[in-house]
Amino acid sequence: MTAPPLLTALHGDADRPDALRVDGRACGYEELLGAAGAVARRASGLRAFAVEATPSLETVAAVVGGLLAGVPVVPVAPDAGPAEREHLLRDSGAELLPVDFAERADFAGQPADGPALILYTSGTTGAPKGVVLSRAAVAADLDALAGAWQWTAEDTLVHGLPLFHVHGLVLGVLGALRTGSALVHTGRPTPAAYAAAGGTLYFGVPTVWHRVVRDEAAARALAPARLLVSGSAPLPAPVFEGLRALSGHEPVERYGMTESLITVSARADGPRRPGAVGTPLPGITTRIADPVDGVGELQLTGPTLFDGYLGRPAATAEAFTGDGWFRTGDIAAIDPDGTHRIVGRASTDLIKSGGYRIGAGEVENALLAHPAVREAAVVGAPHPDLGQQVVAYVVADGVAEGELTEFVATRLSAHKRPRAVRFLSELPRNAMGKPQKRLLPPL
Ligand code: MCA
Ligand code: AMP
Repeated sequence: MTAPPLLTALHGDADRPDALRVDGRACGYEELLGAAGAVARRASGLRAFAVEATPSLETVAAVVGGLLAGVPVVPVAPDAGPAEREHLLRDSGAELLPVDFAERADFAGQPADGPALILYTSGTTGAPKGVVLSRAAVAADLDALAGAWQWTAEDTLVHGLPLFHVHGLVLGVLGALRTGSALVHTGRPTPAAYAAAGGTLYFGVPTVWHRVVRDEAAARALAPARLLVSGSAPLPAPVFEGLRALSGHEPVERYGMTESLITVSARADGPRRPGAVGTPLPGITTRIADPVDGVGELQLTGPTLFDGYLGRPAATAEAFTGDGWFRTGDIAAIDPDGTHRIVGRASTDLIKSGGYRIGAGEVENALLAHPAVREAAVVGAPHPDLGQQVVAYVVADGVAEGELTEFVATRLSAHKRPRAVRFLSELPRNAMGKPQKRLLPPL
């Protein structure tokens, strides 16, 4: 069974000795295939395997190795606390596979389709769920994005995003290996590193672009680039304007979710407007459910959708309407010219901080595991750099703020720590005794 490979460029005839540079280390396609082949041999026959998703060539080799072997890969945030890590491994049945980039082996595999990745992401309540993404969905999304952004082997893609989410891993690594563009991963997404990289195509979350705009020299250094792309959270209009003024580029904004991949985007050859995320990618159909004045939940269908939440048929069923549309949970409007605008989220229990999706329930549960905490309510408060910051309201006996944030960090990834903790004598509740987050006092 031979299928067209997902990573078209990587499996092409031409090597590119300088194709990838990740956190300062470079490698070519042949080297990468050798290292991935060694991973694939060890992974063959496993149900799934996990990788410590540091920004490194090892992570890239692990993910490519999983694709060669047809074994889904579970990337784990390197700073995930023990509780979060144990949940991912137990829930996915994956074992952690250490990778030695110096090991090399040939491996001729490549199943036609099937799951490529299992990415863990937070819901409003409970522990993160595993989103199963097929090779077909990934291929469809990358091809649609390559068309939308005129993304080719002539490009050098630059970003420094984490390799355990869609943005950094699917778009930022697999996208380069499918289109054949060179990749520079900067380790961390700092303005100075972006300015020094000399790329043509740049990816960032709004926090990254906000920091770039505040570093005027870095923003000006991006002028020779071809396209700046923003996504994972709303790009504030002043950041859009700042990029235009300093770099001469109007950033292309695109919208997506772990479950749907990227579904709506502005085009390289089309208009870009602050506050708007463009039009649906080819193959994607969208609708606004139960609109009031044109505004309602964005729902969609198309070939980029996930296969389901791993082992959670009820949660998967709930994510779709009776007539088979995916419920994004985002509130949107569609202008007469088809331009989509994301205006909010249906639930306040999903927080977006620095582009990371954080479930209020997961942080509340982590806080409640501390013996001194009796009640906890977590919300996202507006933040000029992060979009939202995680804020915890707790009812607790004799515990300091620092101890609580450290305690959360021992259980969950660092970005899920509350940035501020406010102590209350009781949480506001309605007559039924249900906590009312709307009635929490301002910070
Ligand atoms: C952070 N720090 C804290 C706390 N939080 N200290 C105390 N209490 C806290 N609660 C520390 C950090 O450890 C760090 O320390 C320092 O403060 C600075 O943190 P900060 O500037 O906020 O964060 P950062 O570490 O610089 O990260 C900002 C970031 C990051 C680089 C923008 O948030 C990021 O990588 N975001 C990308 C998320 C992403 O890829 N999302 C895509 C999801 P020290 O300096 O000592 O380390 S996929 C998706 O959404 C869909 C599909 C889509 O559309 O793309
Ligand atoms: P995640 O599953 O981490 O990929 O987060 C998906 C969520 O990020 C979506 O449901 C949106 O709320 C948000 N999001 C992604 N891109 C954008 C964007 N361009 N504008 C506004 N929100 C966005």
